Amino acid sequence: MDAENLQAVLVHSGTPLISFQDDYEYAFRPNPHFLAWLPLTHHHDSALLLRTGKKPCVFFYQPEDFWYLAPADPESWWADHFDIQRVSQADGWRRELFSKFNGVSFGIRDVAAIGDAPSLSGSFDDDRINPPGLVSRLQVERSRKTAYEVSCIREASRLATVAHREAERAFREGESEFRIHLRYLAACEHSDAQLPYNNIIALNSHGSVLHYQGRDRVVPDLLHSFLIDAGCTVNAYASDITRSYAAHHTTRDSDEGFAELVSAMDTLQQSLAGAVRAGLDYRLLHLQAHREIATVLKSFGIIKVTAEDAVATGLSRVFFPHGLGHFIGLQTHDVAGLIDNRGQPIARPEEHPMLRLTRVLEVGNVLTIEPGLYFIEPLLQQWRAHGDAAAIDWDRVAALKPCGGIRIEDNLLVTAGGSENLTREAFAKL
Ligand SMILES: [Mn+2]
Repeated sequence: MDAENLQAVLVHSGTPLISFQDDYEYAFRPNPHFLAWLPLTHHHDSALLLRTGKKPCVFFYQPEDFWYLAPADPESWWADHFDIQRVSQADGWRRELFSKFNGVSFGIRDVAAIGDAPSLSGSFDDDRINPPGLVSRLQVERSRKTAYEVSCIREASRLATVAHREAERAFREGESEFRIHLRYLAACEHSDAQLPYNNIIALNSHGSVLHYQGRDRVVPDLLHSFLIDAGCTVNAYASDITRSYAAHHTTRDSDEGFAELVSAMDTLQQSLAGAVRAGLDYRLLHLQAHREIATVLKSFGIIKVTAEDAVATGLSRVFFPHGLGHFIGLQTHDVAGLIDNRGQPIARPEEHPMLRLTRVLEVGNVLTIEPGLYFIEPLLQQWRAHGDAAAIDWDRVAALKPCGGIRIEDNLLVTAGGSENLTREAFAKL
């Protein structure tokens, strides 16, 4: 606040969004800058006031309402660290803030606001709402997780592995995508709205659609593969885990070695995860992933050129078109992945516009490692039309296409000694 010439910062939790000309409320997600201080995961229209040298104050919105369940009283484990001021009106914070507050009255230029609530505009000068300098400082701070945050993410990982195991069982029992999704939710006792992001539950070629949301009710006649990208939340902290499975077949040669391809990608993923440590430029790990995936493509006879050529010509991006990973925390794709400690942008490698993390890693960062290998029809067609079509073995591709694709994703904490794989640890303890 000193550096930004501020006496106080108000962090607003957010206001529910209503669908057009209707009274339906979309699922509410609080402002993550608010959640970074308070575990109030569904509290709208509350606000946090921060002043240097003072106990943080929460304007805790508790309406008298018989339509909705009012928020429960603050719980001691967190509330003891705050000065709680209950307000019964949605904009109650405004009166409290700008009338004399605890003997100090604020000038409008002395206070910045963080959030997207409509009530902020009109109460603050425009340049005092989400000022970029303050926001990037807060984002950089959020990239270094505290012990409390790590324990929330660790528990979110544990819970997700329990649900992943149940989803794999449902797949082996021949359930539909929709039923697998329901069994995942039941196993972790999450509602859809509590998930950190919409589950990706993909059978067969649906695995080649990176953010597939179809959830078919019908089971395909022949099962080839299963890709599941799903997480959990604990106090709004996310886990983000992907696993890929080959269906069990009676003949070894069905699906042209897809099971072996999954296992090669698993080995590759663990070797990349093993390289995570403080001081590593994540962009270099992303480029290393391309070289290793190209090597797998070559050794499985999917491409006919060398791994080096496949990376140089962009052919490896036909099969692996997304980034190697991202920060994770209160947001699945967490903040500060593309800026340095002074808030300046760090460029992505040329030709890799999808990468969400370009930083040099620090102790306390939590991030994902998620290499993939897919048979994506539009990208393959584009290459066939505009690239070197002879570089791909199209018969191999046609044989593997019904399996969709592979992604394997773990969540890692950067430690003083290297890194800790929160996901593998949780699976090992099941
Ligand atoms: Mn991810």
